[in-house]
Parts: sequence; structure tokens; C-alpha cells
Amino acid sequence: MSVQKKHLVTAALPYANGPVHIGHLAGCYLPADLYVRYLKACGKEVLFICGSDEHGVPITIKAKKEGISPQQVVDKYHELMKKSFADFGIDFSYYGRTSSKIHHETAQKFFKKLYEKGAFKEEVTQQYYDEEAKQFLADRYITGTCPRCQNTEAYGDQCEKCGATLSSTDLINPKSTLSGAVPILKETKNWFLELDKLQPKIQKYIENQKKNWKTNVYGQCSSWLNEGLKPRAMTRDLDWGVKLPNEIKNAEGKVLYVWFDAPIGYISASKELLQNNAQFEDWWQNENTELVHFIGKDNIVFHCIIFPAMLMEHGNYILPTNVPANEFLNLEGEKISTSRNWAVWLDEYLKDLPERQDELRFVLTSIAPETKDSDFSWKDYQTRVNSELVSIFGNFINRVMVLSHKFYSGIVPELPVVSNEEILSKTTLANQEISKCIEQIKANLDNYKFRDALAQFVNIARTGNKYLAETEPWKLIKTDEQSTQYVMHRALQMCAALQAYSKIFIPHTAVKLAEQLNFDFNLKTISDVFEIEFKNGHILGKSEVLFKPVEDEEMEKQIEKLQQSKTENGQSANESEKNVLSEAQVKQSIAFEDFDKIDLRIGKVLEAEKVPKADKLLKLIVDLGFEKRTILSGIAEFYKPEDLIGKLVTVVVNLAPRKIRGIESHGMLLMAGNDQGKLICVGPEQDIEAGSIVK
Ligand code: B3M
Ligand code: ZN
Repeated sequence: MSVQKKHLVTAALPYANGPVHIGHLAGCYLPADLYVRYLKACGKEVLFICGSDEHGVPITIKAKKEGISPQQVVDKYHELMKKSFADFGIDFSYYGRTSSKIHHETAQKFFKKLYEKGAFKEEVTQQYYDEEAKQFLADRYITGTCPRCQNTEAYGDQCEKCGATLSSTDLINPKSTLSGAVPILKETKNWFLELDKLQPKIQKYIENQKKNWKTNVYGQCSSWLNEGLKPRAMTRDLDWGVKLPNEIKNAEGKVLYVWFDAPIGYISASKELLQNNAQFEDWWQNENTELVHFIGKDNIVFHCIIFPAMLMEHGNYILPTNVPANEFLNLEGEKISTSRNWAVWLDEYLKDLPERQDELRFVLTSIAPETKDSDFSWKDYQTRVNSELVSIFGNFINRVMVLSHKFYSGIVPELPVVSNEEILSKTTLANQEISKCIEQIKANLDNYKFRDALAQFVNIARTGNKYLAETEPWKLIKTDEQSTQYVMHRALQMCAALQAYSKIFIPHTAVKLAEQLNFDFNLKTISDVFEIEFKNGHILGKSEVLFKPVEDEEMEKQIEKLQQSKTENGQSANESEKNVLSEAQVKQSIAFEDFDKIDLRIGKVLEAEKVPKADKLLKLIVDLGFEKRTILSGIAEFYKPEDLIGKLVTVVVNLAPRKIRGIESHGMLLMAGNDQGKLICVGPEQDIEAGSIVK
């Protein structure tokens, strides 16, 4: 007898630098959860691991922005993220964090093992150093001009405008984002994993696995391999992260590269959960374990090349079997952006639409960006909930429950022998339909096609509705009681199948449905729906409506909320997209008279304060020479109020006033914005009186 496979499933460790939004859920955590729930429902042994990624530059950048320590940042967001995942039923076996002691020890031990095996080469390279801030600069702390597209705000590792992968020394006119200084090159020693030497082994591993991999995943891997792997530094000159093991000399001021320690987070979190070593090895060092990583497309190289290389070099661990990476989810046609607050945050969603987790799970699964980027819009959310969950799924269950209570006082009728040929043949057809749906659900889930699986799940209910419409038990009861009883019994079996499969897709509803059916059905035992057995005289629970329709007003509120965040940001994501375009593609020309309609003046900021409950907004009092005005500006993220006082800014003076958050704003500050959403004030190049005309 062959031994049953064990399934070790991981979901990318999200950076603990912000709350979870719908893009995270749709791209990674929801598909992983569906897969895990499916495996469990089939009776498989599963471990589902995730946790917060608490190291790396994204955390230190957030800390600088919020004016708190990195530790405070991760403490705050770790809890928030953990709660959101739990609220949405993401069923992790364990949610760890990389600041834990066990993680630090595990990552250090891992590094030491590779070090002792000679997997690293030590190399002294020239790295950018900020003499004012007295520290080496991580790639994200350096901006400059992209050598490929001339974007002036490219980062040291990547140009977000043209997508080029860069090295910080490629940038033209590099600048430190810490102090604004021009960084100098300074020698520093780091430890490089010799990926070039490992290339043949990695290539072989990927070629062996690829038949089950998604094409987008394999495509990215082969393009990396075709370019030829290069040694990559696994240490960084930073003060936030996992320190190098003590045995390694001359490593002061260095930490492990975040992409070295983060995937080890999967291992350390498992260790924390399992505690005893034998159990741990039985998962991570067992050829019978299938290791599957759910991630977003930007993490492919780390999970398909770098982490497997680390695991191979270590030698004791199994390698990932599959990495079903997803593409990205957009929101109302625009890229989700944390810095521009262009997102639907899970915690806020639940405040605004309480107890509607399953509605969101349902919609996000049905539009999951499995093969290409996809779009979430509130209108579409409303349509999908109302036309599928309410009108098809909820409606079917409700009709069956109501009729069962009405006809049989809520007791499941026994299955009688009937001779009504028409009823029998309609029933056989429905059964065949549903069997096909179930086969399809399984095949799709096995192949990480969650959208298609969900569509087939809805099709079960659709078939149920059709069955009721064709057999009309509400009419049939007047002429043929036996057949009615038969139809109702069959319909209740369909409800039972839906309950069992709900546990995968809409688990909160599955609980409610189990109460209504007064039984929790086991999917594993369902091969033919009509073999589902109710015990004699099984009493049903109370019938209750499962989904209420989403109202227009609820959607309008959400859309308004998004619009609001645009206003607070001073410009919309769309407008900033236009800015991206306009750098290369100058806007249409206008007549001088048109330009001359704008009254621009230099103003001096006299007062500045935050607007309560509006993260992005500052309220300013600006002296314009001829008068002082209140102006609201969406720049709270980029300027502390005290830093603005005394600053000379450029103001559009004759812009019609508008009310934001109940405060009337009389004018607008001119800002320069890059394509990452960063804004800086545009002011005069020398001191000049407030009120000076800009012409
Ligand atoms: N934290 C990147 C990300 O959130 C990173 C994933 C780590 S998985 C080991 O996209
Ligand atoms: Zn570029």
C-alpha cells in the first residue's frame, strides 16, 4: 500500500508594515486557504503555515514615515494582520512572526550550516554609503535616474516605471532618500550565495517539476535561468534584521538579507507549532511531504530559485513541489496602492459590511487573478453577490427549507419508491449534472483553478433550482404526495452537498447551513449526492435567509469612500498615472490665454495641523500677501506639520473653494509627484515675499 502524502502548504509571509487588503487576499491567502480546506475535507493531513515578515527595508521605511521604531511597527501590524486573516476564515495551522526567538535561531543556524558547507563566497564590494546618516544604503534608500527609461525616481533595485531590475550603481545621479545627500561608494564585505555554481542543479530541479507548474511561474524561472544566475548577497549592512551567527567574524553591523530569513520563516513557524523535533522532521524532511508555496507573482524568483537553492545546499530539507503564484488584483481599474490609500482594507470592510466575510471570499475567488491581472469593483461585487449568492445559492436552500417545514414540519421525509417516470427521469438528469459539477470542482481544485471550481459549486445550486422549477413540488403536492416526498428528499440531499462544499468556499455560511440542516456533512464521503443519508426522522433546524441583497446605498458609500481617499491624496491614482504618461508624452498644447487663467502666487505657510480622522490631510493657514487663507492639502504622509511652517509654497489662488471633511479649502498647493505617489512642495528657488505672483 502506498503511503498517503502529507501536505505542507505555505502562504507568503506578508510584510508587517500595513493592514491586509483585498489584493493580498485574492492573490495569495484565499487560494491557499481554499486549497487547504479542500485537502482537509478530503481527509488529507495538512499543515498550513504563514506569519508576519518583520524584517527588511519595507519595515524600516514605514518606521521612519510613522516616526516610531521598527519594533513598534511590526508589533502593531502583526496583530492587526493576524486578526484580519482569522476574521476572514483563513485557516492557518499557525501564524508566526520573524521577530520570534526561534526564528532568529533557526535562520542563524541555517546560515551557519551553509557557511560551513562553503556555499558562500565572501566578497568585498563597493556599496553606497550615506555620510550624513552614517549608514550603508539599502537599494530602496537610493533613488536616481533609470538608465533605461530616464525616470528620475527609480529605486536602487528596480525602476517601477519601466520595470527594469537595477543595481543601485546603475542609477544616474543617485541620491540618498535618508538625507538627500549624494551617497559615496564605500567598501564592505558580504556573503554571497553562489547561485551561478548552483545553476545546473536548480535547472534540473525546475525541469523536473515544471509539468505541473503554472505557465507564468515557469516562464519567469526560465527567463532568470536563461540570463544566467549570478551570486547574490545573503547579508546586508543594516541594523534591523537577524544578526549573523556569532561564529562569523567581522560581521558587525550586518544582518541576514530579508529574502534569506523570510522563507526560513516557514520552517521556524512550523517548529514553533510542532515543538518536538521528530514531528518537525516528519513534515520538513520527509519525502512524502508535498510542499506548496502560495505567493504573488513578484515573489516567484525567491520561491522557485533562491529558496530551493538554499534548501538544496542545506541538504536536509525537501524542496517545493509547486509554487502556484498569482497575478495582481486591481481596484476599480487602478493599481492597488497602499501609499495612496487606494485599497479596500479587510478590517474596514468588516466594519462597514459586518458579517459579510463570505460575500467577499466569494467575489474575490470568482475574480481571482489566476492567469492575468483582474479587477475588483464595487458594482461587480454587488452583482455577483446578488445574482449568485442571493438569487441562486441562497434562494435554492431557502426554497427547500421553507417547503420542508411547510410540507413535513421540518422532518426529512423518507425516500419513497415512486413510479412517476417523468419525475424519475428529471431526477436522474439533475443527479448527472451535479455529479459532473462535483468532478469538476475536484479536478479544478487539484489544479489550483479556484475560479472554475467556484463556478461549478454555484452550478450545483443552479441545478437544484432548475430541478425545483421542473418538478414544481408546490404543485405536485396536490396530486402526487409520494413523488413530492421523493423530490423533496432529493432536494435536501442537494442542500447537504452544498453544505459540505461550502466549507471550502464560504465557511461561515457552511456553519449556518449546518445549523439549518442540523447536520455537518462530510465531503469526503460524498461521491454520489443521492447516496447522502439522513437518519430516519432527521429534524431540520430553523430556516433562515443566508444572504441578504447588497443595496445600492451600501455600494455608493463604498465608492464615495474611495473617492474621498483620492481627494485626500490631492490627486487620484488615475491622475498620477497621467503624470507617468506625461513625462514621456507631453500633454496637449494649450493657448497662453488658457494658462493665464490660472492665478498662481507664492504663499507662506503660517500654521499647519493634522485633520482629525483623515490620515493624509493637513490643514494649513497660508499667507498670500493680500490675505490669509485656509487650504487643505493631502500631504500629511510626506510632511510633518511643524516642518511646513515658514515654507514658501506655490498656490493656485483662483481655484473654486471646495469642502473636504467639513472644512472649506480656498486654493491648492502645487506639488511635484513621482510615480510612486511621493509628493513634494513646489516653491521658489530663493526667498521672496509672500504674495509674489508666479508668471
Ligand atoms: N514579505 C514579500 C511580500 O510581502 C515578502 C514575502 C516573504 S515570503 C517568504 O510581497
Ligand atoms: Zn526605467
